[in-house]
Amino acid sequence: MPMVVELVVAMLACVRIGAVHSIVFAGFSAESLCERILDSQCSLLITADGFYRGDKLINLKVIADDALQKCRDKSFPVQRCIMLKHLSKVVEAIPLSSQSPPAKRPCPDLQQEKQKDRVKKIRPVPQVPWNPEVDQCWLSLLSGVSEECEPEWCDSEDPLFILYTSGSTGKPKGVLHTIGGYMLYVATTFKLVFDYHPDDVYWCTADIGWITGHSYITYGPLANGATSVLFEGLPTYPDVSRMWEIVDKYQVTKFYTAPTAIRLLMKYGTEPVQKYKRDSLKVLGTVGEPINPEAWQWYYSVVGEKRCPVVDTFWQTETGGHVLTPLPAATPMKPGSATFPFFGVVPAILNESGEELEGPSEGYLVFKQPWPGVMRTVYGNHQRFETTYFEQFPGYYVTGDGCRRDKDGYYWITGRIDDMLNVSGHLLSTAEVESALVEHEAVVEAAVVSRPHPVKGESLYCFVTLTDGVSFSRTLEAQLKKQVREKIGAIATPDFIQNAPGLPKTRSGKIMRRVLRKIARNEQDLGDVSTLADSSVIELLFQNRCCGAM
Ligand code: 7RM
Repeated sequence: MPMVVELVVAMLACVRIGAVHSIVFAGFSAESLCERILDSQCSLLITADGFYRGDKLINLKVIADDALQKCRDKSFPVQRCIMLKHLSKVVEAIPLSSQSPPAKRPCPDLQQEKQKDRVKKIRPVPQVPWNPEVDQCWLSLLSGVSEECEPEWCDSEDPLFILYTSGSTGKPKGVLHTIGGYMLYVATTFKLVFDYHPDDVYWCTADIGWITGHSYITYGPLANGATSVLFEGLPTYPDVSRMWEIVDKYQVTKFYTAPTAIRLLMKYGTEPVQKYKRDSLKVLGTVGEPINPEAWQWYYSVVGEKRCPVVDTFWQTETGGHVLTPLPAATPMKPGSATFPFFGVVPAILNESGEELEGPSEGYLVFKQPWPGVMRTVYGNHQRFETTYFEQFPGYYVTGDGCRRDKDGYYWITGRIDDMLNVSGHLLSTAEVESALVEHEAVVEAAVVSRPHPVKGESLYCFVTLTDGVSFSRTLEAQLKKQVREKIGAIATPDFIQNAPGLPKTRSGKIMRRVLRKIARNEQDLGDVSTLADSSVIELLFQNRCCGAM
């Protein structure tokens, strides 16, 4: 669903009746949605007709139908789909054309609404395919329903929700959170990390499709009775002042966003920010990826005018809520550091052999004991939960992030050290993108690595080895990008695709991604390449590099 209040209503309605929700970000493809429906064995899908991303119409219902058809093809028919008419409420409804197949009729009350509500037509409305056997309208379901609904009484360890996150093997993991611990943890971190007071107006710009939206738009703020801004839109639409305009309009006091958004807005200078007063702001938060000191300084000095503490909150889908974070005005800040652990969280830094490092050091960030908000299992695959997080270093929870501790004990996240990529604060697995690429008949092998990007943090650089006889072309490049977008979603669209007649491999056949990362960044010093089976591929790969600014 788009970022509409009904999304929060739907989440809370599930909780009320003891149902488990699994939200899928509206930017995902039908394929990704289908995969998640199958894995969670979901019984009901809730969606909307569509939404606008800037000027671009996203036909959610079409994507949802496509996903449900894919599920049917895999013998998993989902019986019900509830559709919220979102766009047709604000713009004139267009009747379905007579060419539509007879089985598909418009949402029953769409026509009526058209008569009632002839609003000025601003943008075209999606034509929604309609299958009366499965589809139901959100609004028609609401009419005639009692306003009372006894809550289902649950155990504190009963599941609250499943949220899928990329896994390094390629298949997304259904991270499962339970009711008691998660609620306690997000309510407490929200209150202390944002120094919440009842007169605050809080705004988190994340999408509810990600964990930040779950914990710090829905559950944390609402458990505190907080007043929030719920924003459906883009930080740059209709112009790059949009965020600050909204801050002034609603007198936002606590503001929470991602480094990628800060870097994006930074490009346009201070003028679009200074057009607005922003004097209501008290605390600025950041999350999603390491924040570079320049972006931190800009956020602190330009946006907050050095009045507002910046809380750089490190956490994961798996941790439920903040685990390393400053407390505003109490913790002395260092730009780029998530500072110290939250109460009850005990971090450690390990070396390759799993030994705990003391004092200033750098290595694997792990946690030594659980806290209330930690995930309980990977849905349907407890073994995978154990292997992913507890096998490499027995007795520790492994975050997958590298980390440095300085002489003052501050923690600095250095980024992922597994096969994961962080594009605009969203985690993607290289394996997932690679398998989408090799599904194309022209590709026999693919290797995906990260390359630094000025706004997105990281971008996807893909090496593809083509089937014999196929030559590399712009058309093929475009097809491959489209293929990844359709298989995974727009966030996974590759930035670069390079023809790789051969890939650097070890004698045992493992692709040397370390070498590919250097080629993608045009770094000539490759380090130790003695294990390379055929070193002649390297020169060729350097010659064929895709250029473009980093
Ligand atoms: C909340 C969220 C988790 C990964 C995590 C890190 C990176 C998140 C920070 C950060 C440095 C931060 N959940 N990450 N916050 N890195 N500083 N403040 O993003 O599951 O989608 O991603 O994001 O690599 O492991 S997530």
